[in-house]
Amino acid sequence: MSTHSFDTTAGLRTLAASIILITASPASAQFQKPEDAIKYRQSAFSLIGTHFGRIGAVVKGEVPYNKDDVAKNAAIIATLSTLPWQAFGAGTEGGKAQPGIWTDAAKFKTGSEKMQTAIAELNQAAQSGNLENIKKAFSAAGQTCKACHDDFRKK
Ligand code: ASC
Repeated sequence: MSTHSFDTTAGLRTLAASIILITASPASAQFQKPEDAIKYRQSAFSLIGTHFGRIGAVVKGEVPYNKDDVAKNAAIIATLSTLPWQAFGAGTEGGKAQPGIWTDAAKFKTGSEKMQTAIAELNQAAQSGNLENIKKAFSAAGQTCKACHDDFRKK
């Protein structure tokens, strides 16, 4: 291989790497457009609300307690609770998101972590199958939802 052809190959590799970096450069790299990030986080929150509501119906006594059903719903929420946060990257303002999510990012991050911790505890209670513990953990988790909505969601 001549020096010249080696340089050309290396140059093309560098060029290709640069193009990949440029196309992937927005902070919300996982989403093509801000609207995609907004749709993603709203979808995740919508599913969280649906499955949280199913446990809520049991907690409120509207639906009889079935350990397996509550455990399944709690496990789903535990997974879902990790998802929305990656979709609040720079440049994805919009939807019901308040500007504080970006201007007070540390507080938003703390709130998101409290919610994930509370949901993990709800999931533990649900897998254990103690309804009184589920009720307490459900209430605590709901408060972490509300805290962030009060501060960071448009009314
Ligand atoms: C829900 C739901 C919320 C929280 C919150 C708890 O079921 O949709 O946003 O609980 O209302 O206070």
